[in-house]
Amino acid sequence: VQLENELRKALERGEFFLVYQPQMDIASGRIVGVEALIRWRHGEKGLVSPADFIPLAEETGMIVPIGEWVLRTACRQAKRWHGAGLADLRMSVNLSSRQFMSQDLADSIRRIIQETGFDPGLLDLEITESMTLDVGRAIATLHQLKQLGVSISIDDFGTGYSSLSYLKNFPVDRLKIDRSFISQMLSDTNDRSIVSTIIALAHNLNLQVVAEGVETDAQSAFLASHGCDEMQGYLISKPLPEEDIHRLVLQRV
Ligand code: G
Ligand code: G
Ligand code: MN
Ligand code: NA
Repeated sequence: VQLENELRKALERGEFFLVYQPQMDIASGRIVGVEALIRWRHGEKGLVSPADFIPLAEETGMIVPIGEWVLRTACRQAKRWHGAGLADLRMSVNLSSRQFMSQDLADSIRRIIQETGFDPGLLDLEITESMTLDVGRAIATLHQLKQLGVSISIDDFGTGYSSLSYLKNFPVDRLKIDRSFISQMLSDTNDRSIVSTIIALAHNLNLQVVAEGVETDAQSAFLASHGCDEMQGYLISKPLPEEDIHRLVLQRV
């Protein structure tokens, strides 16, 4: 109860904020999207990592209002960027499992799209494989979301447990290769095979593929030579505050 109160107060006091990590189209070198990542500036503890509070928010159910705040803030920001010349910038938002299971999710996203006037075609929702264990439920939810016009990415792809056969039944648009495969890819032949196979799999299923955690030019070159569509990682940029995104995107156009 104490944690729940702390999270609720943090939301009321405006202690949460978003940073945005750019995603680059590998062929053109353009920044085509950003991933919104939440941060908590705690009154006494300073900056608290989402890895420390998202699981608690998930347990207490506070992830639902916090997740709504993230979606609304991200859509508002993206709409502002669109008005300021970054016309096609895609906004990716992480969903937590409890949010994904909540009955109200599609309605809540529909309201946020209406309120903010953001183009749903540029809103991307990131889910993980572990959220899709209840296959029937997941497919129904994904269809509801797709009807809103948003796109769906599978985050941390390759680390979950879902059977590959589910992929063909899920209305998803994009796979994000988990950064644990990217980090050792050039020294570990297994990782290299996994990465090139995920890229080929995605393309055979008509999905886009994004590599996460790209840190070196050599990794980027390997991904380019295998036709990976997009990459995200410290090589391009760490997650940035909103005011730095505008400049970075215009530099890279
Ligand atoms: O940004 P960072 O790498 O510290 O994020 C740590 C973890 O927290 C990542 O797994 C990321 O997906 C998750 N995370 C960051 N922001 C959000 C958010 O807004 N909602 C949810 N559900 N998870 C988030
Ligand atoms: O689970 P998710 O992919 O949403 O997590 C994003 C997290 O990955 C963020 O906390 C972000 O800070 C971190 N991250 C982003 N790029 C890199 C990178 O190039 N290397 C490493 N080690 N972490 C990264
Ligand atoms: Mn993510
Ligand atoms: Na990830």
